[in-house]
Amino acid sequence: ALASTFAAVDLGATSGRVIVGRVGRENLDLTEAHRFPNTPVRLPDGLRWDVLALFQGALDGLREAARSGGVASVGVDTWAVDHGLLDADGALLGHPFHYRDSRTDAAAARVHSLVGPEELYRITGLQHLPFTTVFQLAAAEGTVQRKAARTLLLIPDLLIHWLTGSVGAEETNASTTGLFDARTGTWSQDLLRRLSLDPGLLPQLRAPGDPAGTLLPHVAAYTGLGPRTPVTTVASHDTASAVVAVPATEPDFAYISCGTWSLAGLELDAPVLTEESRAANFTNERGIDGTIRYLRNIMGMWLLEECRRTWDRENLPAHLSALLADAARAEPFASLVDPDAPVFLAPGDMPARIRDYCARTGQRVPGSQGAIVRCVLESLALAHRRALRQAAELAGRDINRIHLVGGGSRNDLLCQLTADATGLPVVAGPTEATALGNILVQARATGLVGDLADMRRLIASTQHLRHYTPRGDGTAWHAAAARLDPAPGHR
Ligand code: LFR
Repeated sequence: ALASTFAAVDLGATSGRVIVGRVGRENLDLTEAHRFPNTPVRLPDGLRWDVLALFQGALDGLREAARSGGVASVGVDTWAVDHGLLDADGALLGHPFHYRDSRTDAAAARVHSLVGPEELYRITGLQHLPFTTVFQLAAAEGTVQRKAARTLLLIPDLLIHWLTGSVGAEETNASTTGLFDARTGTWSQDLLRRLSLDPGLLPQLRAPGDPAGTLLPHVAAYTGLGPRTPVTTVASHDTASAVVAVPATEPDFAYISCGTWSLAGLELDAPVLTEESRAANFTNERGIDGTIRYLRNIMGMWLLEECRRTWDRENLPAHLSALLADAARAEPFASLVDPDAPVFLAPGDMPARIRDYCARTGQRVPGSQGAIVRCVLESLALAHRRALRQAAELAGRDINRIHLVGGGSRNDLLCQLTADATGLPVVAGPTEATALGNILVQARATGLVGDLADMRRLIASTQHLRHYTPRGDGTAWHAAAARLDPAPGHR
């Protein structure tokens, strides 16, 4: 075929979408078939994902997608780390926990008492995040559900299980669990043993491009997709799919996958597992084709989105474009926060937490909404600067340009501030990087596109990109960076 149609199920922290992609040798068009909210639910024992609503949203979206004609295959990606546990009959044990649930706070210490943080890093290469799967499992230890659990499925693998009946663990997402060996690219049997985890809990690994079964008859009937429609394994960690779709055509690029999180870093051939890297909290997640996503999680648009949710609840204006216009006029560098401060992780009143942070650190407390948004965006730009400088240093690499992809690439002010703060040109777009990466990996599995470089060339030649040149000589940013992190040389 000269062109084919693929469906991407792409679930994000606040909404899910089904996107239809039409791929040809020289063209690549996306249409959104369906969008539905992802609303976590707080139960007495913690914050949960409504995974049944998400699955139903995916089914409804696939039904819409089926109307656009023959869908050659389906791929699924979501955020990482979170998972469902199945019992011996294959039934889901409770609703999966949300990674922003605070019950894991004490669990890390228990894991560290069995395998120290230094050694854990040498094996898994993961930055310390309190919610990593291994800590979630430790937090659930002793519960009836944990005892009954026979199979752990990460969220995309759980949805695929319900679509096809097949069981597997996609490797880019498996690499975020803290149970995966960064060097060998397999589950770490050594860790499993030392943490007394049953190796049978973890399904066989699948790589992006591998077949993941065909739709179950009732799924095919409901959606109207053909009964033999295959589900193709994609880079099911949304960040891995987004990095596939970075439109880089030359080496020495950095990327920032900017959505709820900002994931800022480099694509490497091999993990960096040094003690310096651990101290700087860099992660070595697995990308497509054995690449390493060497990056750091930065709190990202979450800060802004959570401010907007708070203002909306308080009946204050919360329209993004108006807030960004106010922020553009607000005084530069009036107040700065470290976006990665743990106090910002949980849902709740974000403007209050930002004001508290500024008060506690002896800065001007931002009064207006515009001042708060300015503070958030400058702080994110500074965090981007810090992460990329450190990544380059720790990996011994140069950076000539930054590709900023994902929903955040629509934010003109953030793109410009990132260019200014880093002193590097920023290429913004595509906004739909994750869905594009999902679709291209499916297209590659059918032989329609070639290797990673080919996929990226196709993105670069078909998607709308914007270019930002750094303004000024960087002096003000250097001073701002020093204000936030007094340790010299670190930003
Ligand atoms: C981004 C993301 C990050 C991961 C976080 C939690 O959507 O997948 O890469 O660290 O969500 O799973």
